[in-house]
Amino acid sequence: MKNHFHQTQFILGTPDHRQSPPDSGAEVAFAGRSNAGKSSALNVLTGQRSLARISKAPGRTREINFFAVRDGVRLVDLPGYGYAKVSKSMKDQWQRNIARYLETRESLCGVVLLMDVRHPLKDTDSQVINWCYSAELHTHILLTKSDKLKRGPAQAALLKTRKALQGLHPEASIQLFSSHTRAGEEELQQVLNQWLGLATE
Ligand SMILES: Nc1nc2c(ncn2[C@@H]2O[C@H](COP(=O)(O)OP(=O)(O)O)[C@@H](O)[C@H]2O)c(=O)[nH]1
Ligand SMILES: [Mg+2]
Repeated sequence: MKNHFHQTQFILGTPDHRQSPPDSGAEVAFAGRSNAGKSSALNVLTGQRSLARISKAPGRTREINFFAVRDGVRLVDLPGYGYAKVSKSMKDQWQRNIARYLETRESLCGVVLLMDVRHPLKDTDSQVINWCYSAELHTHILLTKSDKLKRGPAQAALLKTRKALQGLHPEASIQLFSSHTRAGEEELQQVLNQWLGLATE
């Protein structure tokens, strides 16, 4: 399958959704708790090791980062949430900013939500899934770091989380993913190609 994401380039980063690039074309946002594996997944997808800097200090990336896949097609790295050392007012600000972005961004066609396969559906994860459902956004869940579990437990986590998802966002899809083994890479590409209208052959 052709990978459409290898030419991806950084456009800009901003803490304020109002500073986003022009709201035209199509974009897909990646969301998740700090440390869920978002930067690693973006690096695997784009084949570029340092595209989304793998942050050693979780919670440091407070910016919405925009990347151009090609003209008019973008990937968006949303700031990670759930980092314990962040103050309540910072959390509230994060929530307002992200909720506003998800609700108002016309070119946003879908959200990929990443959760560690060993700790799925924490509070804010469910909140984000709710927003996606309300905003009628395509939603795809990656259960990341699947290499950390044996096949049986990984499948069990997939089935259990898929079932719980039914009550939150019945149209959402879900898969296992590992940036280390690249398991699930093609499945993710297929979803993104479809959402973004890229050729799927
Ligand atoms: N075992 C394993 N570790 C991973 C995987 N993806 C990310 N990690 C590790 O998890 C930590 C956080 O990853 P990162 O991509 O920076 O997460 P982010 O905060 O969501 O951007 C890093 O130490 C990564 O090496 C994976 O698929 N398998
Ligand atoms: Mg990161």
